[in-house]
Amino acid sequence: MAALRTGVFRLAVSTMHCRPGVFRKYSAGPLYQYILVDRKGHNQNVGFIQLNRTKALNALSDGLMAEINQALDVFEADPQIGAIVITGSEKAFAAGADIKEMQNRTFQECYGGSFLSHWNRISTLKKPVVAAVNGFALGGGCELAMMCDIIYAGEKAQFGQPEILIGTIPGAGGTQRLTRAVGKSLAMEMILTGDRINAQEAKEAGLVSRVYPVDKVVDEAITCGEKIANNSKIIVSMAKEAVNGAFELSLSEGNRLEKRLFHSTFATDDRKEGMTAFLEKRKANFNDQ
Ligand code: CO8
Repeated sequence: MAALRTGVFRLAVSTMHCRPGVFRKYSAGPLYQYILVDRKGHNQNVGFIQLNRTKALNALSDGLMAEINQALDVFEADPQIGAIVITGSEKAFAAGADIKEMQNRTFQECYGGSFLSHWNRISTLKKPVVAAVNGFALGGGCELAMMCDIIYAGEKAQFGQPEILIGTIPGAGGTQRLTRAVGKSLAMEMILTGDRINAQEAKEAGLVSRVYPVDKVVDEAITCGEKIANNSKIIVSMAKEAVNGAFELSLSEGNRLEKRLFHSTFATDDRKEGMTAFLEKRKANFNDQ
């Protein structure tokens, strides 16, 4: 089991080297230069993405974000995959948008080209995503983690929105998602000073749900992904949609959405199977229909 879950080594030996710096996970699979992609879990039903620009602390370049989107699209379309884990290295989940890439951009280029508009694919997925965060999750890195559905942190993780220190502000949801997660006072403090919070503070503030030792956080995220993936995929998507409604809608609208989705579960085989299995005292055998 440990071997199945030890991402880096297994990826390193199973990845085909195509040309310098370019890796192909499967012989017919897509090419990835900046990320490592795998399937994890006993049933291989957890998609796994590891940011792999370690020397630049996984700074989020356009190329890296395009590859994340590509891998997410593949997992979203794969009926076997029920959840996705995204992680970085022990030193950095991601230290933010690539400052070298941004340095000389003009307003006209940013506005005219809708700079960063394609960077939120992760927040539009139907399948749940668990972020396993070690090290720095700063700027766009913190925003990327917050686009995920669940955040697990390693004990040495640090979260921050330091854009103010380089003369800009968060641009991928940081002012909105951080404020919803930790409340106005702490979000303001972090965004206006650029100060970071550690894993324990992030847990206390509700930004992350669990903190684990550095070398355990990825395995724990995969275990969480497996638990989710072993449930009915269609029902999981409905539950995710309902929870996300809490961030978009008024209480009465959110409750209405929840009720509609709850009613909709009665149109599925899996709702019937789940309740029948309970009454027959056996494990449910979901078929995602
Ligand atoms: N962009 C580009 N390169 C980076 C970045 C970055 N964000 N962060 C680190 N690097 C590079 C460094 O330039 C350095 O490269 P080199 O070796 O070639 O000089 C290498 O990574 C190692 O970095 P350090 O030597 O600085 O490592 P330290 O351990 O001393 O410091 C820190 C680590 C504290 C993380 C430090 O690197 C740092 O402060 N980084 C910048 C953090 C930051 O300001 N992030 C916010 C960027 S702006 C942003 O994210 C806007 C969000 C827009 C939306 C994004 C959508 C997802």
